[in-house]
Amino acid sequence: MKIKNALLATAVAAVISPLSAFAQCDQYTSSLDEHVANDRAVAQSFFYTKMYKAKGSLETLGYIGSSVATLNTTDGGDNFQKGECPEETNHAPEIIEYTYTKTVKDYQLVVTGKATDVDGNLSSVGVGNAAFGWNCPGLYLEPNVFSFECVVDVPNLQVDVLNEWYLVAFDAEDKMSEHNEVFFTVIDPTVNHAPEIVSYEYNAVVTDGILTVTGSADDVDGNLDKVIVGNPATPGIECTPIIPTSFECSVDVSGMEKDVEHEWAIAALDTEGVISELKDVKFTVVAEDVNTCVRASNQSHADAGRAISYGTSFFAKGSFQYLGANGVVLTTLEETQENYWVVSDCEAPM
Ligand SMILES: [Ca+2]
Ligand SMILES: [Ca+2]
Repeated sequence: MKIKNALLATAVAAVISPLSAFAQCDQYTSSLDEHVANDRAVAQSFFYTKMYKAKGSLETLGYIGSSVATLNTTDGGDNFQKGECPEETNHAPEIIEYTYTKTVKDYQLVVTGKATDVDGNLSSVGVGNAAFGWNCPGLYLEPNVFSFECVVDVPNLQVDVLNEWYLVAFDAEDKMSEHNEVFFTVIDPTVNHAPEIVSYEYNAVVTDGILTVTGSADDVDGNLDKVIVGNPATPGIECTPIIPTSFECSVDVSGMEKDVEHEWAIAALDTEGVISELKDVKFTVVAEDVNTCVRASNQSHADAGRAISYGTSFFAKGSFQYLGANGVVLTTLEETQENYWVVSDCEAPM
C-alpha cells in the first residue's frame, strides 16, 4: 500500500512555499510612462522620439508615453507581454473530506478521505511534510470522487511530538489543492499512558437531589477501565456505563449539606490503575422546592389570601379557578408560583 513517490515528495515539499509551485499571471494597466516608472517597460530613444517596449520580451508598445496599455507577467515580473492574463480554465482539485489518526500508537499513520476536481483531471493525493511525501492510493467509487487511503509507516518519528503534516491533491496540470492539516503525535506503544476525560458536563446546581455527570473518556492505549466521580478524599462512585468511552454518573446527593459548594472531581482510570488528570465537579445542592399545599374551607382560603370571593362564589387566587359557591366546603389548593394557587390533589399536611 505504501508508495514512496519521489516526484510527489518534491511536490509536497512545495506545501512550505506554495506560491512558487504555480505559474501565476499578474496584469497591470497604466500609461506607458507609468509602466516604465514601475519597471514593467523600457523606453528607448531614437532620434528625437521614444519607443516603448515591454520589459524582457521587448514587444513594441508604442511611442506616446501617455497612451494606455495592459501588460501581464507570468514569471513574477522578469518578462512582460502585451494584453490581459489568459482566463484561468483549470481549477485546483479539492479534498472533500478526510479523517486521520491524531494519536498514532502503532507507528502507522492512516489518512482516509475523498478528493475531487471540477475539471475531472485529478491525478493524485499525497500526504507528507517538507521532506517526504507519500502517495495515497484509492479508487473512484463515485464519478469524479476519488476515495483514498494512505497508510504511512512512521517508525522514525520522535514520540510525543506534534507532527505538522499536510494532505494535498494534485491535478494533471500540477495544480495543487489547499493544504489540509494532518497534525498527529506518535506515542510509544511500549509505555502505558494515563487515560483522559475528553469532555464532561454536570448540573452545578442540584435541585432534585441527583448529581448527574456525563461525558466521554479515552485512553490512547485502549485500556480505559472506569470513570470515578466523588470527593477525591474518598474512593468515589463508579460511573456506568462506558460504551465504549461515554459515561454517565447519577449520584444521590440529596443528603448533602445544602446551599454550600461541594468540591468533587471526576477522573478516569485504566486497567493498570493509572489515573487521568482530575477534573473539577463543583456543585451546590439546593433544598427541593416543595409547593405549599393547603386543604381548608373556601372561606378559610379566602380569609388567608389563598382564594377570593365574589358574592357567594369562591375562586383560587391567581388562577381564578372556581371553587364553588359554598364557604364551608373543603378544597385543596396548591401554590405553584408565588400568589398563584390552583385546585390540586396534592397531599396537604393534616
Ligand atoms: Ca483541475
Ligand atoms: Ca493507558
